Amino acid sequence: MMGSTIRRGTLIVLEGCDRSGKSTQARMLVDSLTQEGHPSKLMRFPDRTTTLGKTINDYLTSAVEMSDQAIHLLFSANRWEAMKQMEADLNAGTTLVVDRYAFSGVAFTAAKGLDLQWCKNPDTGLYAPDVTIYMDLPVDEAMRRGGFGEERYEKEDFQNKVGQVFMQLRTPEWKIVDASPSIDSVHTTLLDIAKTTIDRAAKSPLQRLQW
Ligand code: ADP
Ligand code: 2DT
Ligand code: MG
Repeated sequence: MMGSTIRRGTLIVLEGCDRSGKSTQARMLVDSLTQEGHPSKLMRFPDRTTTLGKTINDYLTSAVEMSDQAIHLLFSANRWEAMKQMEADLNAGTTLVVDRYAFSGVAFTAAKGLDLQWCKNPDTGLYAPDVTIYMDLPVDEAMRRGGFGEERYEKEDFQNKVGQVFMQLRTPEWKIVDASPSIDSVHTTLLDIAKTTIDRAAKSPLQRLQW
């Protein structure tokens, strides 16, 4: 068809500390966007279904030990192995709603005391989000949401450190969303941000992460 071009999909990233509601909201966002006629797909990192992801899962469940550097690079590689499919989806007009991304990668490793720039380097060049939504919730409130599970990192002191690194990583473009209101109310806020971003993103090329 003459002159017809597919609007590219939009890359929407949800970040935040554990139990801030990322997974709940990511699922709801994909459902609502799809219902409103925006083809959308849910993604999450780590993607535990791949070969690398299975090793990451073994690390998170403490089945294996690994150096802080090695696991950091695996988390990053787990994003790089998804880039081809992400590019195909975005070019086909599918909006991707991503539950955690490179910011979690940096926040969790830097919270262990590793150099911030070293942590950023392996994720440089990944597709950059069109919007990063940060689900803001005090750690003590997050802990009251049913309590933490057994996984590595699910400890109050460490979560506080992670939150501090997230605040170092934030840019003026991030959307900081108060994650404490009801699930439906947070959803309304996120849907509004997502639709505004989809309108804007269609007019600009996809960027690469440079930091
Ligand atoms: P995350 O993916 O950020 O760790 P989840 O979406 O898994 O968070 O939510 C963690 C827990 O908190 C779940 O039991 C979920 O039902 C609950 N929850 C999510 N959002 C809210 C909210 N706005 N208010 C109260 N509880 C919530
Ligand atoms: P969930 O599957 O519940 O989101 O927990 N993590 C995640 C890292 O340390 N580095 C990363 O790059 C990513 C994406 C955060 C996954 C756990 O893995 C941590 C919590
Ligand atoms: Mg989750």
